[in-house]
Amino acid sequence: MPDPRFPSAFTWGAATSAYQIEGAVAEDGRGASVWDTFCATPGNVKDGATGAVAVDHYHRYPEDLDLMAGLGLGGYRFSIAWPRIQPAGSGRPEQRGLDFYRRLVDGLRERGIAPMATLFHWDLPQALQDAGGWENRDTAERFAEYAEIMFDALDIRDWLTINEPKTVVDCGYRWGIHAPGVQDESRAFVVLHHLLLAHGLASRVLHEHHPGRRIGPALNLHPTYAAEDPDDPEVAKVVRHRDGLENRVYLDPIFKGAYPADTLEWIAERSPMPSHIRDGDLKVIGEPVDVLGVQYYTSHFLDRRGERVLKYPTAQLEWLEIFPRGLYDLLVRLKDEYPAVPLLVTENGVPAPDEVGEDGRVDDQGRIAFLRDHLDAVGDALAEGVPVEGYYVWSFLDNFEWAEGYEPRFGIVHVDYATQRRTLKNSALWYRDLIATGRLG
Ligand code: PNW
Repeated sequence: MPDPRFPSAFTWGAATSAYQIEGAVAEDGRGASVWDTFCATPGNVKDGATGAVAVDHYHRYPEDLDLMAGLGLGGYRFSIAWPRIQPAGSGRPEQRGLDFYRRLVDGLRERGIAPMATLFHWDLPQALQDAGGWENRDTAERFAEYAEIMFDALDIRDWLTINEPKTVVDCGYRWGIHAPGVQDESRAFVVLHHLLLAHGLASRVLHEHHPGRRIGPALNLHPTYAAEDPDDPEVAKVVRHRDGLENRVYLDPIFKGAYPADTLEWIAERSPMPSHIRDGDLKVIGEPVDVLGVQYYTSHFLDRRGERVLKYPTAQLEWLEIFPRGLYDLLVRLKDEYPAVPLLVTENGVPAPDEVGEDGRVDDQGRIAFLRDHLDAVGDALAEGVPVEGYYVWSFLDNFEWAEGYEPRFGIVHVDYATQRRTLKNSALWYRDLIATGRLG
């Protein structure tokens, strides 16, 4: 019997992003992105790795589509490389770039896989960065123009605007570990506002021109907890503050049309961001959301000083403390505290240093346990009435893991980077069985 918690229409999917898999960075008129630039500076990315070749998906997509079909995937989430469409960040679209994504979407359709497109997964055209990037309000307007091009070019029902604005703000602008490598809080929060504005403007365009389609943001959310005594008022304050910075500062403007007052006050002490909020901006940002992409990897347990305390085992990447219950808590919270919109878990997964064994198999038991436990949490949330419509494993393929290079492998499909040979890991075989039987196993 299939697991009764999951509806029969539930979408079993997998996700990727353009710069992490495509390669072919100088082909078919593609312009440079901030990630090409960031990778070119020694010290930014482990082992000097870049996405120049990645897993060559730009050329190998037919094989990849066949692998997806073989697993029985119901949905595939990919991202569009803005610099393939507008090499200089604005103006007439590059036909060859549009054609690539048209072929991809056609290939998905032919195989009965529902496409979902992310418009921005961090690869900003370098030309726009040269003009100030997300610190420049114009970039949000340019994004809406680019979005309109894509809405017209591709016949896709479900769209995501910005992938993980928090990661751009924190990794890209507060900590400087992602492109564009800025370490400046005063600038970071200006970027936050413009990313949300871009999300709202693009959503508006879709609603005006394509009623019946759906759009929303893809937010990485981190449940925050007290590591020790949750009744200690000091720790409760710290946890609440962190929740503001990691979750509410993104959710509240989008769903409630207002920045959370406590977080905005904290930001105002560090950044001129509030002076960048113009009349009407929050109305744009508060444009109704049709579907929310929820990306969950980890939760944060904090002590009284706000330091992170690791209470559970971590994965290969230290930041990924494994806590499936956090996903359940998060989904239930979204239902209780925010308007009832359909939810999609658009990323969830775990890295491991997987290798192909002598028997030709990749025995990634840890990943199977991780996915099973997190899907169990989704099942429990469904049983509580949370409207989760689907789940997309991060990631379909091993790929370029940003500043970490190629070592952490997130895929359910192994890629031998020397030969580009694909091998289904045991987790992929497990997922295939789950999709076929509806049982978590
Ligand atoms: C996401 N954190 O990034 C991205 O959307 C993917 O492109 C990436 O490959 C994947 O997760 C794995 O890292 C994250 O610090 C970056 O919790 C940082 C965090 C979470 C997700």
